[in-house]
This record gives sequence, structure tokens and C-alpha cells, in this order.
Amino acid sequence: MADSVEVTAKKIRKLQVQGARNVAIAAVKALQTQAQQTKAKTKQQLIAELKVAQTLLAAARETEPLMRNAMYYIITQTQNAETTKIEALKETVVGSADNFLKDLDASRERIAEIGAKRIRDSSVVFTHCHSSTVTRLLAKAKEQGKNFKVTCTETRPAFQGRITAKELVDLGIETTFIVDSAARTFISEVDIVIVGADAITSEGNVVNKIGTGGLAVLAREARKPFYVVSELLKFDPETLGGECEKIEQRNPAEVWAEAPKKLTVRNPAFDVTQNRYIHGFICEEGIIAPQTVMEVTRKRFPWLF
Ligand code: RUB
Repeated sequence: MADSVEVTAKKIRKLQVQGARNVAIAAVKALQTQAQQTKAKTKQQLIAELKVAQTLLAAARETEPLMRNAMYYIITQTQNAETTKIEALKETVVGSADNFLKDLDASRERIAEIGAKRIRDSSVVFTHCHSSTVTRLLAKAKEQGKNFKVTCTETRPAFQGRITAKELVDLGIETTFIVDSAARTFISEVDIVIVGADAITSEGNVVNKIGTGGLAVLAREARKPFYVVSELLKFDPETLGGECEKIEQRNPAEVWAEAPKKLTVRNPAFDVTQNRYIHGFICEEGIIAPQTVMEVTRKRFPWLF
């Protein structure tokens, strides 16, 4: 059985589970565990329990709409189930969670297939942070026998770029590792920039690891195409109602543990990349323009709106 809701929330908070997709998968599995272990006797009690879990998990990282959308889907399926029998409802939670995870896998595979076509032989790809979706796309291109190199940033302060670098080296991809502030120096040597996403807004902007927005501006200046790979379910429906995507502010000690007492250290986890810097979203429906993301998402996932 997967970790409990409490253990999962703690792991997510501490970045032991990181990346939007991995966070969502962990949360979905935690809801399954909750349903399997529940002592609830009525539908009302079970739903109430799931909602407490939903609040706890969502608060573990606030810039993760994929996790929120996943939990919303599972709980809504359970609420809408035409039964009050507790065993059947538990099965609904587990079954809809399994379906969600299966679809998520299929989406990533489709994204990898579509995106791999943009990796040309002898090209250099630039990426930032660690996105399991980007890694899968690069792995797919490598499986297809393409010969390319990757440059990746270390991604201060939590060094997720090291995860990317290790994965790419293990895949046999020639990889160059640089400090974040060297991005401008190396951007002229690359052919394409590909990053992941944590959130997509109704305007087609992207929220991703801090530094992504600056990288997009650099890519524009250097005339390099900048692509975002993302499952459409990273779309945040709340942004349609006027809410701004909340940017998680992490512990300043991650930046400098022994900082002087009177120093202000700030540590936002993410930033916003505006749609005008994005060549395209590589998603499960194809490569689409930022301005169309909301409509494409609405068509594929009407339950989200
Ligand atoms: C990770 C990050 C990733 C996205 C997409 O930030 O910004 O680019 O989450 O990842 P953190 P994926 O390490 O703070 O979670 O493609 O795996 O969903």
C-alpha cells in the first residue's frame, strides 16, 4: 500500500517527492490508501475524510493544479457514484484513481512522441530544473536513435538539475551541466529550449521553476524556440475566475542556512513565463499555441470547468 496522506504531504513539503507530475501521482495514491484504510461507515463520512486529505495535500505545495485537479476528479467521481454502499464507494475511489494515473501515463507517452519530433539530429537542447515529462521526451528521442546533446542548469537552491543531469547521463545522452547564471553564456550554443510546467493559466502563461521566465526572455533575445511540455491537466481553472496562480514561497534557509540575522532572503519556488515568449505547448493534443490551451483543455476535460 502507498504512503498515508500525512506521510505523503510531508514528503511533498520536503521535496522528497518533486515535480508536478510526481506530486500529483503521490497525492492520488495517498487518497487510495485513505480509502483502503478508512473506518468511515457512511458516504458522507468517507467524502468528509477525503476532503480533509485533499486540503492537507493541496497545502503541501500551493502551485500544483495537476494535484488539485486529480483530487477533484476522484472526489467528484465518488460523490457522483449512484451508491451509498461503503465498499462500492471505496472501490470508486481506488478505481477512479487508477484510471486517472493510467490516463496521465498515456498523456506523457503521447507528449514524448510528439515532442521527440522536434529534437533534430546533432542539435543541442537546453532545459531547466527537473521535469519528468521533459526527461521522457528526451528518452524517446534517444530511443529513436537521434544523436543530440543537452545543456541543463543546476537549478538553485534545491539543485533539481542534478536529478535531470543524472537521468540524462544514465540514458546515454551527452549532457553539460551549468550554474543557473551561466544560462546567457550558453543559450547561443543551443538549438531549442524545452521546459516543464507546474501550472498553466487561462491566458496561456506558464508557472514553472524559478528562473524559467528569465530563460524564456534569453531564448527570445537569442532567437531560440522556447517550448513548454505539459499535460493539459496542469491548467488551473481558478485562473479563469480571475485568481492569480499562487507562487509558493519556500524557506529562506534553503538559499542560505546560516544567513546573517538581519538579512532578508527570499525564496520563491516558481515564476511566470508570459505566453508571448512561448513558441508552443507540447501537450497530449499536439503542439498548440498558448492562446488555445484553455479551449483545447475544455474540449478534452469538460469536467474541469
Ligand atoms: C519542478 C519543476 C518542473 C515541473 C514539471 O519544481 O518546476 O519543471 O514541476 O515537472 P520542483 P513534471 O522541483 O520545485 O517540484 O514534468 O515532472 O510534471
